[in-house]
Amino acid sequence: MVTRFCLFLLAFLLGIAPSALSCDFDSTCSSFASRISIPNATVSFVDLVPSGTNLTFPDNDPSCNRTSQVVLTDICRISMSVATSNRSGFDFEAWFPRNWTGRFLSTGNGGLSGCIQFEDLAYGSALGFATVATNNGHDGDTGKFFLNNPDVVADFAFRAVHTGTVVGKSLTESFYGSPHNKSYFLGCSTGGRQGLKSVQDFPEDFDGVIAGAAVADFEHLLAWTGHFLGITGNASAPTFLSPERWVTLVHPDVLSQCDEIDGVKDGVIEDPSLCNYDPSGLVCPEGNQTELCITEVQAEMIRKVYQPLLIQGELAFPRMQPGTEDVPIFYTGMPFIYTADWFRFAIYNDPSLDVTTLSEKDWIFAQELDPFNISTWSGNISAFRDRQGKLLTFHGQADGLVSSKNSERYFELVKETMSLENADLDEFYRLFRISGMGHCSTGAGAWEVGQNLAGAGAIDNLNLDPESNMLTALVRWVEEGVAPTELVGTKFVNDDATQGVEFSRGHCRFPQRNTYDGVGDSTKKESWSCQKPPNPFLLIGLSAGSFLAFYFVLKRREQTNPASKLPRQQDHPLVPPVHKETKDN
Ligand SMILES: *[C@@H]1O[C@H](CO)[C@@H](O)[C@H](O)[C@H]1NC(C)=O
Ligand SMILES: *[C@@H]1O[C@H](CO)[C@@H](O)[C@H](O)[C@H]1NC(C)=O
Ligand SMILES: *[C@@H]1O[C@H](CO)[C@@H](O)[C@H](O)[C@H]1NC(C)=O
Ligand SMILES: *[C@@H]1O[C@H](CO)[C@@H](O)[C@H](O)[C@H]1NC(C)=O
Ligand SMILES: *[C@@H]1O[C@H](CO)[C@@H](O)[C@H](O)[C@H]1NC(C)=O
Ligand SMILES: *[C@@H]1O[C@H](CO)[C@@H](O)[C@H](O)[C@H]1NC(C)=O
Ligand SMILES: *[C@@H]1O[C@H](CO)[C@@H](O)[C@H](O)[C@H]1NC(C)=O
Ligand SMILES: *[C@@H]1O[C@H](CO)[C@@H](O)[C@H](O)[C@H]1NC(C)=O
Ligand SMILES: *[C@@H]1O[C@H](CO)[C@@H](O)[C@H](O)[C@H]1NC(C)=O
Ligand SMILES: *[C@@H]1O[C@H](CO)[C@@H](O)[C@H](O)[C@H]1NC(C)=O
Ligand SMILES: [Ca+2]
Repeated sequence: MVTRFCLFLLAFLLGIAPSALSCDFDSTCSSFASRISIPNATVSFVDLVPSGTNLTFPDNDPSCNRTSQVVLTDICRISMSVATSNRSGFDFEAWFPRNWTGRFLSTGNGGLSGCIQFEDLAYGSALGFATVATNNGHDGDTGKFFLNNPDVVADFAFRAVHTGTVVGKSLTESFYGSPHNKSYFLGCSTGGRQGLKSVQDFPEDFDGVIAGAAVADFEHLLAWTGHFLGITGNASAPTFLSPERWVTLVHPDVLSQCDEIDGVKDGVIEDPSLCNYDPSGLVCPEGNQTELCITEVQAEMIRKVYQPLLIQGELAFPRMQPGTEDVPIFYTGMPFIYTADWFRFAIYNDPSLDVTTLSEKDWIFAQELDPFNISTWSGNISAFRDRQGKLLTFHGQADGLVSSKNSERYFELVKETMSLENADLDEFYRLFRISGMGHCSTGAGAWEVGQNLAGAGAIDNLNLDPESNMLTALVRWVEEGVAPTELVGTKFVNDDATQGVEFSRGHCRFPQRNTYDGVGDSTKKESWSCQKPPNPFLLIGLSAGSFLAFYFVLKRREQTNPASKLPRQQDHPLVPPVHKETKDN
């Protein structure tokens, strides 16, 4: 409305055709505050912010750790709060770029926050999206506001993102004078869960969704993050191993056993699912207990850490993947803060709950309660598919906060629930396994894949190539039908784009596996390719075949040379040849 009004006014004044003009962004922004009419919303301010401005947020909750953000393009910044009930509501920001592409982007949160991710607003607006964010219904990375207030839990579980999206789309239309063309979501961790929640329960909200390292199956995840304390024991338990020793002893031992499964010794385990780590080699010799080795009791503790969580004998959450011990989060001997907050404030409404003794009965209680379906574990996403929605998920294979296996598990759940084959899922849902990426970013691998601002190269020269930027890849998929087959990740020297590229590597979509060609320069992506996983039936067939062949060869030898005995050590007669296939696509 504003835009059209402005356009016609200008056209009238200048006596030229309206089509030759674009509306004056600056005046639209400066007059916009008084024109906002969103139900339940209170506008705080609307500011025109030039590119390059370093915004500061002195009142932002310290736990958010976001005190400033450089704006990367001219924006109109809108800040408001929106009530969701008489005892809940969320803070909301919209960053509307001068150079609008007609696209809308909603961004997510992290942990138990409570924090507007200003870096996501900067990223989205720099790429021409009308970009919005909320604080998810409370301030700070804490669960304390859930106490006796289910409305705050509802905002956190689904309502802040959904309502913020509805509000944001309405603002976009009134600001630019025409509705958005395509809508997108970008989030990781809690943001990943929010993305899946939209796909599952609000399929109309987005045309394209990026959901990274999703904290999906939320209740079981928080049980899993909480159950490690019972395995490690506290700092005075004989089982306990300090986080420092996880880093200096266990992690190198894991790498020594598993780094080279992929054929390249580089500190990156391409597929940790192939790693069956055994800590036995770390156990001290009898009578020589030093800090450089561990006890058998500690070794047994380590083995349990890498087992999945069962509740009442059923798989509740997949195992921690080996290779994640360089950032030990759950082995401190203290309750994990998100589990503690969730059980105190959302599950039991008891701030003085003893969270050092949480156990299976508590996991069961939370699983039954599952407030507002926060578990986010519905496998039927047909409504999203049927509207041509595209879901791009990713998970760092060195994620020590959320097992990367969980994203594979969700893929399998959708496949099973909707009775689809991998090729059918490919049409609307792809999972990329990012080797050497920790939780959402950083790590020893080529983790920069455009998943956020920090993962998009130099700030003054963002890498927007859809081959290596998942956000522009998603746009291309939604708008041009060109699906990403592989994401090329970059590792910069010291993770600093100004220091140049250390190596690059493709990341394959599940269930394909990135495979080294065995001869090329392993720091070049060309030396790797995405291979289909070996067909299990073919494997069984080959195994049976080679076993039979072997058996008959022996039989023959026995017949021709009765003295020959079964060899003690065989050269893996049952391991089939490597099953090589070319990339499909
Ligand atoms: C932005 O301002 C904050 C607070 O004054 C400062 O700490 C930060 O370094 C600034 N960022 C840049 C890129 O100048
Ligand atoms: C806050 O963020 C900065 C970078 O944005 C990071 O270096 C620092 O470790 C963070 N601090 C905390 C307490 O998380
Ligand atoms: C807007 O886009 C034009 C053309 O692509 C570019 O020259 C200009 O620098 C952009 N402006 C901002 C503020 O990003
Ligand atoms: C406004 O808030 C009330 C609760 O305070 C809610 O019932 C109503 O649905 C909200 N309106 C809109 C348009 O969201
Ligand atoms: C808030 O709304 C609920 C109904 O949703 C009502 O029972 C309650 O009395 C209201 N509280 C206040 C303080 O208005
Ligand atoms: C939306 O898409 C239509 C058709 O592709 C295009 O003509 C229009 O310019 C787009 N709108 C914006 C705001 O980019
Ligand atoms: C460690 O756990 C033991 C047994 O669970 C308990 O008795 C002891 O008080 C705990 N120590 C600390 C420092 O929490
Ligand atoms: C005890 O073990 C350490 C390494 O763990 C080794 O360096 C040392 O020689 C051993 N001492 C004896 C007496 O075996
Ligand atoms: C949770 O989802 C189930 C179906 O998946 C639905 O029957 C139920 O009403 C939902 N509960 C809430 C509180 O949204
Ligand atoms: C999935 O949900 C759709 C509605 O969105 C429903 O029509 C369909 O029956 C469901 N399919 C399964 C397998 O539950
Ligand atoms: Ca390796």
